[in-house]
Amino acid sequence: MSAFDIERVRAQFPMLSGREGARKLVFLDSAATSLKPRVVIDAEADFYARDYGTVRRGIYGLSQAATARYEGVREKARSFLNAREVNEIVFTRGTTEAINLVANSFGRSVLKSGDEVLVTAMEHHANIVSWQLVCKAVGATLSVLPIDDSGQLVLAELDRLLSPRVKVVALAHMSNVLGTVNPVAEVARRAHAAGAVVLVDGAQSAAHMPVDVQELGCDFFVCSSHKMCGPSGVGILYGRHEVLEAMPPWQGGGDMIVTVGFDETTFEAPPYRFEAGTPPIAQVIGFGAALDFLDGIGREHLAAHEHGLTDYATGRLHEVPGLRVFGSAPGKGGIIAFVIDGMAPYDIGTLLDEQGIAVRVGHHCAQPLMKRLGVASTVRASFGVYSTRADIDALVEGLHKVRGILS
Ligand code: C6P
Repeated sequence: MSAFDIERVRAQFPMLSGREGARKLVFLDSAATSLKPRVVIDAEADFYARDYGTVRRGIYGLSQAATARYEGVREKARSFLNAREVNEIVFTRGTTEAINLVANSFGRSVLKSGDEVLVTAMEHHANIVSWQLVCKAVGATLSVLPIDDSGQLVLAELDRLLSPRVKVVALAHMSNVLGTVNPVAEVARRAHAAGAVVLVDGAQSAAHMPVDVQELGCDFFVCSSHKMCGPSGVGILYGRHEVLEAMPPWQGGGDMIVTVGFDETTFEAPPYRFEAGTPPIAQVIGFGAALDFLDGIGREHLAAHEHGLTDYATGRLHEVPGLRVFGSAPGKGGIIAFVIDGMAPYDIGTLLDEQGIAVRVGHHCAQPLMKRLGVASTVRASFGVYSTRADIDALVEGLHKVRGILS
């Protein structure tokens, strides 16, 4: 696929060609999860139908072929994130599990009483609660880098907050509410100078812009396949070799050990040390097809497409009387959270759904951010590779209808 041919892209998503008896779908919830292209669905189904075998456990051909394909996806993931080494890629169940892995393995072995983990005011609960649990257990505390009214990090506060007590800085690459793309490389540079390691939550960025973990300079980068046109139940933890190497296992079980005795167990090197138990084999294979699909389009094309949609949507949404958007950072990604004066977000979402328009409403698993914004919940429209201006037009038209009903 050369430049961005939206109709050719859309034709590859069965959910967009209309389900039997169902109204045409206007899907504006890609920040929650993405739709799946046919190549991903087929890769997973074909694997189950023709090539199914377990990985790293079987002497027979099917298992060895499955292992080769599974490890092939690890190499695709390395290339997708431009990690230096393939053993820096750990498969997890998703972003949430990846953060919990780092918090429980790295966090519990490094954090001591009086230490701090610095997060930001725009984090998803996954990047707050995982750290909070570990902080509580070891007597460390969570500190918070604030945001300004446009939804950008207040970097002027960063150096003051980066005291020698801060051992970890954990921040979103892109906010799932504000759409803000954070200056991760700059934060990482300053955090490293202060002696902290940096975890980047890439749940919202990985499928929407080129990501180069070496350029970002982070120690950890995490993302979820299901938001990247891939299957649910799998994700990536990228960890810098030297850091992963020094981390103890988190979960124990099959395939992460070298020898087991009742007195003592020795562990595999990363990434296997962190992949206890039979992994989500078919999902990893489907994920490989999703990474090929995104790279086939080109993430720079994709980012340009979604920025164009964001600008268009921002302009059009302001035509709706009483509508207020949260987050106006320059270069924000394809996520627009908003409220309409006097109307409950849940009512808006329900009435849009009746028109075949899928948006998310609620706190978006970012309650501290909602508090900072002064609302309990918002409506959120978010875009993906298959989104169009027609989807946005349908949303705006739908909102006018909702206003007619509710006001
Ligand atoms: N955000 C949303 O609608 P999981 O559920 O593990 O795949 O991803 C968690 C997660 C972590 N960080 C960020 C920035 C996220 O946006 C998400 C998931 C979805 O916004 C579901 S709450």
